[in-house]
Amino acid sequence: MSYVYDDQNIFARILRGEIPNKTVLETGHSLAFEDIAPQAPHHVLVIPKGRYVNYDHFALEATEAEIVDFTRTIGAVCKMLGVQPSRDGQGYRLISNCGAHGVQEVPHLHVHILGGRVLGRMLQ
Ligand code: DGP
Repeated sequence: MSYVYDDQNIFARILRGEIPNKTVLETGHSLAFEDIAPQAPHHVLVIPKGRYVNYDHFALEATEAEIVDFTRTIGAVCKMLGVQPSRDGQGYRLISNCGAHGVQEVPHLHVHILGGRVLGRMLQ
């Protein structure tokens, strides 16, 4: 499977600074910013800076440095938000919609971090 990356997707434009965003954390390989249409009290998107269409693409082609940075950035944002499950009553959900069946809208890999309230059950 080879992926074709669309340079005009909205997150590519955010990374180029063409569209403003509310940055939560920026690292060498990743950017975390608030979702424009939050579905929970905390709703942050974490994206790699590299040109990866979705999780499938990233898992197959990202460098180890990118994967470690992305994973650690998600963890760091959860800590910043204060939603770690080690804190009584807290916790969060990570979602990465992938492709048509995943109903992915923006074709640049992103992980949603959702927290701040009890979220409904997704998988039954
Ligand atoms: P998905 O369906 O997983 O591809 O979700 C895309 C998310 O991106 C959705 O929750 C709304 C968010 N989003 C779309 N456009 C923008 C934007 O211009 N700025 C920000 N911050 N978020 C956006």
